[in-house]
Amino acid sequence: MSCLLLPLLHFSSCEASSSSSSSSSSSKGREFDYFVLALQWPGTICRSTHHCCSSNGCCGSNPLTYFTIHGLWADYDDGTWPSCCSHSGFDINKISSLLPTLKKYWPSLYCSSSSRCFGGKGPIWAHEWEKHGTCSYPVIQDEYSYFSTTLDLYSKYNVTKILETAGIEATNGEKYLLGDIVSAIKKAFGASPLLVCKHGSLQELRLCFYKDFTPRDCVIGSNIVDDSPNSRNSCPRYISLPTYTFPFPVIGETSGAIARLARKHPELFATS
Ligand code: U2P
Repeated sequence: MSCLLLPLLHFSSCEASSSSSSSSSSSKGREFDYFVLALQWPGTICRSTHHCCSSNGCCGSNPLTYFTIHGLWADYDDGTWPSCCSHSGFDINKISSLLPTLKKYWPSLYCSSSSRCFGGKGPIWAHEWEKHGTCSYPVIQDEYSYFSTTLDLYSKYNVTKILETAGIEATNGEKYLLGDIVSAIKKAFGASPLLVCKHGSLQELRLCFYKDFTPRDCVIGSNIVDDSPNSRNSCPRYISLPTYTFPFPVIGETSGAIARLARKHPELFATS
């Protein structure tokens, strides 16, 4: 069903975007082709955190040592994706029973709040539902289903465990062959993931699904290996899965007293 046919269901429009931010008018209004479950590696993101706030998952009392959820995206086969497909605004009350699980496995890893489709800012869940969830129609038809489906997929395909079983664990010293990570996922998941790196560290691992939620390859061919230091998103041949510590190291602080205080009273270190 096309997004243009959905006004009766409060679905008013779809915009198509791509990684190069260009808009594809040809795909405007088309139903999506497949799902992407985007997972993020907190070690890579939280290592760059310079200040904390209560909404930032990087600042919890224990460092995150597992992949967390970024979002479930409805994508087109041509590399673009629809966004903001309806005016069905995020309502936290609809997912109140899921909140403890969402806070643990789908936290924001930043302090800044996320943009909403039709103005204003909100939690990461508002952004993901309004931008991507509303475009998952007709497979996913409401906010609760969007979040529960995503959590189900996340727990069914435990990427952290898959990699650990293959001997690929978070460490600050070691680097792993990109091909070994892809092979481990392929073996357990049954299809090729897409990896996104930042300065040689794994930032995101994306799993792809047909509309019936069976695994499918994310990209035709393979992940593009890019060893150049300026590479923005692609991964080099050898990549790291870094860890991070919280409280973040304070320059000039060696006694550990601040670290102990922050561990005991994290609220004292929240900046917003
Ligand atoms: O990659 C940068 C941002 O583009 C959006 N994206 C990317 C790939 C894709 O297949 N689908 C997609 O939506 C994501 O936007 P966000 O959800 O973060 O706003 C991704 O972060």
